[in-house]
Amino acid sequence: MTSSRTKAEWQALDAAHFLHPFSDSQQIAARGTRLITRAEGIYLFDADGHRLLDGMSGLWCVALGYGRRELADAAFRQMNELPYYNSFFQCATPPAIELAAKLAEITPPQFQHVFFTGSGSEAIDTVIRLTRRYWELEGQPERNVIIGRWNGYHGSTIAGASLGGMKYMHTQGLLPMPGIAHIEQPYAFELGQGQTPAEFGLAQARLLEQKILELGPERVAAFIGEPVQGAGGVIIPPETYWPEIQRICDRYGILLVSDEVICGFGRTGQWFGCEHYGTRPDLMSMAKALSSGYLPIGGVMVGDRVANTLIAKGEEFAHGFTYSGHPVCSAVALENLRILERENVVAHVRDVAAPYLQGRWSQLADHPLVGEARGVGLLGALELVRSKHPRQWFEPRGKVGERCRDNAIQNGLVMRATRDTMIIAPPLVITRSEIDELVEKAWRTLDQTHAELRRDGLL
Ligand code: PXG
Repeated sequence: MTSSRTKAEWQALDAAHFLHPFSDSQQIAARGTRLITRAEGIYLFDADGHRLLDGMSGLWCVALGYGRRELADAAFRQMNELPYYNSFFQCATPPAIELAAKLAEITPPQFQHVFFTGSGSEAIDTVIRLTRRYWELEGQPERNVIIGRWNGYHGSTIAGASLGGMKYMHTQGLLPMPGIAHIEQPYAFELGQGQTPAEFGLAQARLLEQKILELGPERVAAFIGEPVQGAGGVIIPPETYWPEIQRICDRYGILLVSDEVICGFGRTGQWFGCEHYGTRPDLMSMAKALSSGYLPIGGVMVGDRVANTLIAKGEEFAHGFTYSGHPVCSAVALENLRILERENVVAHVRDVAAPYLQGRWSQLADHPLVGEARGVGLLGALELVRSKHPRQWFEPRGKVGERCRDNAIQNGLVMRATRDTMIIAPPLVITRSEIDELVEKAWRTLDQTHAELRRDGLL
């Protein structure tokens, strides 16, 4: 397949026919799409045969790394046995049932039920439909506003993009939809100057209480947040933040939703991000590492509070997708979870990989371009700044991040840039020597970017 055309032919066909997510098509046509042709372990290989350390686990999903034969075998076996059947109208398939039971086992105890979807965005749509349905069944249909956060990311469907707080997404196509509100995020580097982390965490959490009072508590259905904001730039809340959010949700009786699409399945060193921060969510959206990204599958864990109401009323919940509980995706997800358990991957993150990565990553703060190096679990971010003291950002924001990302790729490392924040989220199975390689390549990339900026008179 990959050898049947030259790289130039692939790029020409790509430019002619393929509309890419979140990409400027003219830019792709001018530069040629970056073609990845195969992968092994934590490494990608491009069409020129260059080896890249995948510091982003694909798109925050390839927890087990590439080339896991067991996952391919699980798909092959299930495709031969039963490639598709639906879970509508009182039907089910064994892999979907097994996966539901396994998820009930590994998630916090309030979760005994799951609703399957094909992606994280569909999980978010499902969260909205579930929360509103819950309050309808509870006799409070006016409780329909869901509160999210600016710079949160919850996907790209109309509901996901609305609930997310990416303002540039809201500028396209009449977003956000009605019944959504946003509060400011716990982004200390940008917003917390002059406050201790503890003070800042409490202040940002109390914005939720202010918003609830402003809207009227009787109108608020739920609050949703990523334990650590991923796409927004690995925004790590102070330790005081989540306990205060939990207190506020409890006080006003509103549902707490933890969007675990990135943090779920070991990323923070716990199975779920809510366990890292000690919250007790009523709903949890998930996708990505549920199957290590090998096949598309997502879902919502439904806590007893919501499940009991939904089930007790004995009415149909008019929601679902053709691929809810797809048997092949479920079989692969199940095998993925079994490997995570068998190989103690979450404990490896908690006890070995995360402490080692965080120790090494924090050294990057010594680089003259880096205003902050932060991280938790196997997530890391670098804030690129023009000057550390006094703090000055680059203007316009985002250009230096993009340049740094391109340099990283030249240096054999995939990092992602959000504005001028460089991000990593490597596969959970990364070893210490691979972490050394990642950090050395990041350092070399920063040096190269720094030298270029001086050469170009931007520093
Ligand atoms: N919630 C969160 C927290 C996510 O990170 C979604 C929902 C939506 O999932 P789907 O499967 O519909 O994409 C996501 C997705 C980026 C990037 O650039 C992040 C995501 C997707 C694409 C790009 O960091 N996260």
